[in-house]
Amino acid sequence: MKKLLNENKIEFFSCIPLSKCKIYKKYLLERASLTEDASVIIMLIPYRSKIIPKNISVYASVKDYHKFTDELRTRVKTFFEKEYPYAKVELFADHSPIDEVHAACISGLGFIGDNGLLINEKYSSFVFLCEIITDLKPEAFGMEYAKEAELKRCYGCGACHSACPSNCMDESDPRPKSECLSAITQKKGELNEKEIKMMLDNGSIWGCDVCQNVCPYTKNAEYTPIDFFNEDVIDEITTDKIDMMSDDELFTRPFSWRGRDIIRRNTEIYKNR
Ligand code: B12
Ligand code: SF4
Ligand code: SF4
Repeated sequence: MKKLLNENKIEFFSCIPLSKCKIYKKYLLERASLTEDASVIIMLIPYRSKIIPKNISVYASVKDYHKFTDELRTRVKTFFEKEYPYAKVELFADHSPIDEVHAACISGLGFIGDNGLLINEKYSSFVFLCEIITDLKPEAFGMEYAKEAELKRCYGCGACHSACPSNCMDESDPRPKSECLSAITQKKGELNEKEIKMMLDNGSIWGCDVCQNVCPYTKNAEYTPIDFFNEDVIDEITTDKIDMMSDDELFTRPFSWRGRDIIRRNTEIYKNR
């Protein structure tokens, strides 16, 4: 197992019992015929390339990580079919039965920042999270359960609190995550004046990296070694670029999940600023 993960340039991973995780989409476990005594191998996928995007977040500038995890799922399943044909296994990413940030933290892969993100010592918070869940115990695939780590927090410098454009981390009156700029850029329907201003002032028309960019842990963080995230990086999205993309091309980008109209709505706002 370790060899398979290393071959895919995944250097930070750890195994914990599913029973220690915060499960909030049980139906996903049921669908994969997995029960709560399963094991979780949680993995960090660094994704920040050296190309600094001009008007989108880093996660939106690289190819869609769901495509990366789809490929990884196929490799993991092939590996299990060969090595452990009777085992149940599934790989989840984002659309997951568990709170991934919490799971990565208690696995000892990093700590939780005030910005709510998992911060890793080498890559800061610019890591996606995904996990293999299997009914095998770790000894079967040459691993062991991580010693349960305490829920570690960042040192709370407050930089993300002051910089957040939507006051999501306001101590006295935190705004709901539906008001996070990242959520606003991805929501359907028309955006109001305040939302449009927030988008333009912060220079991101898809996603938001403000609380990650100001974080001191990001200053010396390393870039991704994974080829998938270094190929075909988009540094700026415009209406022209969106219009020139075929449906197949658009489908490879993280901003495609809402459909062409929503990203086009945002590029039009940027064009008419
Ligand atoms: C819904 C969602 C969003 C929503 C709402 C975010 C939210 N925090 O509620 C929106 C669209 C706003 C969003 C934005 C982003 N997201 Co998001 N999101 C998710 C998703 C699918 C579910 C989160 C959730 O609802 N958790 C459950 C509820 C109950 O969580 P919660 O109580 O708010 O707890 C959160 C934190 O408090 C923290 N947490 C958990 N336990 C504890 C304990 C303590 C003591 C503390 C302090 C915190 C803490 O982890 C939780 C996750 O955010 C997760 C994937 C997943 N399956 O976990 C990705 C995920 C959290 N998102 C991710 C990313 C990359 C982002 C963005 C950076 C994308 C961008 N550039 O725009 C922003 C960052 C915004 C931010 N600062 O949180 C990554 C984070 C990777 C990392 N290093 O941590 C995840 C894990 C996806 C993935 N598979 O990689 N996201
Ligand atoms: S992603 Fe942007 S809006 Fe959302 S919490 Fe971070 S800084 Fe605030
Ligand atoms: S900016 Fe400061 S308070 Fe915010 S997550 Fe980073 S270390 Fe923690």
